[in-house]
Amino acid sequence: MLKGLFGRVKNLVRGRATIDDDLMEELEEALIEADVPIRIALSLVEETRDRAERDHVTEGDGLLQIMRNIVRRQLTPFEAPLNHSEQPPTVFLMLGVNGVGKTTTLAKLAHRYQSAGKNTMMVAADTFRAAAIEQCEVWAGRVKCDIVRQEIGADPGAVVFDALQAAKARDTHIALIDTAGRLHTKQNLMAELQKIGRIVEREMGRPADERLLVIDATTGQNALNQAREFHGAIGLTGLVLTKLDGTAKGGVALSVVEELGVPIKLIGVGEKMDDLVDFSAEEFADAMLEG
Ligand SMILES: Nc1nc2c(ncn2[C@@H]2O[C@H](COP(=O)(O)OP(=O)(O)OP(=O)(O)O)[C@@H](O)[C@H]2O)c(=O)[nH]1
Ligand SMILES: [Mg+2]
Repeated sequence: MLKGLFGRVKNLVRGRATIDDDLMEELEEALIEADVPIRIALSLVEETRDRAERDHVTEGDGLLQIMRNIVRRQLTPFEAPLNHSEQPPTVFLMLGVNGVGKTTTLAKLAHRYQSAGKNTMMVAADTFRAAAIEQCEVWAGRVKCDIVRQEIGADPGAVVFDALQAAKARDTHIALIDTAGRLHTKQNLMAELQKIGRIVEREMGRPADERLLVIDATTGQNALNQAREFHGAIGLTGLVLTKLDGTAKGGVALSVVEELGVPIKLIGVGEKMDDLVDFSAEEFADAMLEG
């Protein structure tokens, strides 16, 4: 599903009969172009070269294999399943700046859980835009899950409070809370998200089980700044990388996990309900470095 990712890296190396300085330099550039941060690209290439020498690997395909194993080893610690609470409802908060794919990912998750026979509730707590509430309505209709919403401009905290009350009364298994990606200011947004977090904690007696930051894989190193801010304000439990279809990038995954130490839980590979997969270090490394 992730085929095409890092296309240039693969094309560059595959079939090359000799490994020389030029190739290593080109490889480094290709990694940087795929949004792997310079420092990580450098160390990746260096480690690959050392290994290749040690193992007497002299052609491109072998080199790819080595690099693939290194990337896989680096990402494996950041592979983790989604949290579920033994005391329902399990509560997920979808977080992220505007346009990254929060609502779409939420809908995909609703589809996944609803199809698995779990009572799923979408909580339209992005009350900033009327379209955001409608978008939730449309998805809830398609997925055939429950939805709690109020009017545009309603207090998101009140929406969440009502939703969790309802969820407890209705035997909801999973409550998925959509949040705004933009308010009048960033400080406002963070304060609002923190407030939502406190309401979940008060109602459930524990923080939201998943506080997922959704990151658009095509936005490059900007994603790192976003991740720092949200992590500082909320304390993230996981990352979702979206739009990995149709991009030759994705290297930002390496920098965000390294910096935050937060696992990648899900990967978005399209706009449809089924286009969501659990993150796998092996598959990611394969997509990055295999044909
Ligand atoms: N190709 C592709 N498009 C995606 C993916 N996830 C989301 N999108 C698209 O990205 C656009 C924005 O998605 P939304 O889910 O509305 O993003 P959001 O974060 O909720 O945006 P705001 O509510 O405005 O903050 C939509 O056109 C989605 O169809 C993905 O994995 N791949
Ligand atoms: Mg949205």
